[in-house]
Amino acid sequence: MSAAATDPDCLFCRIVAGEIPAEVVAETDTSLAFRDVSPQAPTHVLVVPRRHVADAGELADVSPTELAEVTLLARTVAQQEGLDGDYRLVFNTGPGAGQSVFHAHLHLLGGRAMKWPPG
Ligand code: DGP
Repeated sequence: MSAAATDPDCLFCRIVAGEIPAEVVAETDTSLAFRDVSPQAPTHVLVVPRRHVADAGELADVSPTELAEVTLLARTVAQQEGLDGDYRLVFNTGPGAGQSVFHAHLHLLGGRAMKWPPG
C-alpha cells in the first residue's frame, strides 16, 4: 500500500470516509478532528491525517507538512473549545505505549488539570 492510500479495514479511514459516524469538530483538506468515543477529559478530540499512515513517525516521514497541519488543527480546536492555551497533545506510538488504532492520531486533551508524568 502506498503511504497515501486508504485502508478499507482501518477504523479511522472509515471515519474519514464518512462510513462510520463521528462527531466532527473541525477539518481541513488533509486532516479531520472528531471527538473521542471514550473521552478521558472534558475535551478529548482526535486529529487524524486523511491519508492512512500507521503512526506519527511515519506521517513525519511521508509528509512533514501534514504532520504540522494535524498539530495546527489541534490548536484551532483547542481555541474553539476555549482551552485558553492549556491543553495536552499526545501521539501514542506502538501497542506498548497504548496505541490501539494504527492510523496516526493526535489526542487533544483539555478542560481539567493534567498530571506529569502521564501514566
Ligand atoms: P490510541 O489508544 O492512542 O490508539 O487511541 C485510540 C482512541 O480512539 C481511543 O482513545 C478511543 C478512540 N476510538 C476508538 N474507536 C473509536 C470510534 O469508533 N470512534 C471514535 N470517535 N473514537 C474511537
